[in-house]
Amino acid sequence: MSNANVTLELIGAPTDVGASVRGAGMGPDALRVAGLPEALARQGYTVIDRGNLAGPATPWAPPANGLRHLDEVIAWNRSVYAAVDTALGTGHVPLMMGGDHCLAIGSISAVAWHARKRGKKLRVLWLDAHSDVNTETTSPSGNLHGMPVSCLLGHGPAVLTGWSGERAALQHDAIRFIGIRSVDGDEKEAIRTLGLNVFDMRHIDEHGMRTTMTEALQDVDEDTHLHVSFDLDCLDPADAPGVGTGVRGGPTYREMQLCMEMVADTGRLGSLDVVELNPALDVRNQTAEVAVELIESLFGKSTLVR
Ligand code: 6HN
Ligand code: MN
Ligand code: MN
Ligand code: MN
Repeated sequence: MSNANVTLELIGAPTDVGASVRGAGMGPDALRVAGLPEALARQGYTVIDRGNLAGPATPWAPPANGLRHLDEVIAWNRSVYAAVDTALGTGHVPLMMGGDHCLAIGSISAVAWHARKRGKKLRVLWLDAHSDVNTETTSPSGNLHGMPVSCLLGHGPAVLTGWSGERAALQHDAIRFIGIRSVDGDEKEAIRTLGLNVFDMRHIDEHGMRTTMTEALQDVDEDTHLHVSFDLDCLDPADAPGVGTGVRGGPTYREMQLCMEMVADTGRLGSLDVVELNPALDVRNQTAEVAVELIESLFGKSTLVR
């Protein structure tokens, strides 16, 4: 299928409601300023920018019962779910521009519903410095951007689980984590007991990105819907300083390019989240520009192939 027959639908979700560092709400516009819609159109895709979703302001309240801003997180995720659901229902590829990573709850729940309806296997690549598998009882912060994986596996707060029509949007073996290097004590326990597939930085150090991605993409076939949830703090902060919870020692720009290129080579990418971009902490929009270059590769841009 030529790129022109593929419609990419950009959905802005301008909020930092799941974080405790302010600024991720400016992410969608920073990606536009860095030229994301035009870059994808240059690759021949049909691009629709749906603009930004509306939602409640972030109250900047302390956590209640282990959860910060729960009502607002629910509201934002409902809007994201509806927009991603509409895009997929039209046969478009949704590209959700966060916003913080709590929005993956709505986004991936909608993706899971559609994958199931179409009889597709779902594979999620979680590109992140963090494993985001806390719950209200284990989280050191109460921030919901540290809990989306638990919600999607059916273990988070009840009001944020089951949105895909099944208690768990994802089975434990549907998700692969890449670039992980900051895992809280109880998250380590959860990773072990849930049996999650984590390719942490040590794995990438020892085996390289190429082997890591070959492993992470194993069994992806023509019946697979591949979703990438790209937290920009996955990258080394030297390349991507514009994030709220940066952690030293991530994949370099080149390593991340290879990761994206290998995803593109599968031809199975069906939906994407780009989250945690924080323009308030960025340097001349550099992180947004890096994100655009990586997203170009994810959608098949190559140095040698037209
Ligand atoms: N993110 N593990 C920490 C927490 O507060 O739960 C950090 C989470 C960061 C979440 O970057 O999407
Ligand atoms: Mn994350
Ligand atoms: Mn992260
Ligand atoms: Mn297993």
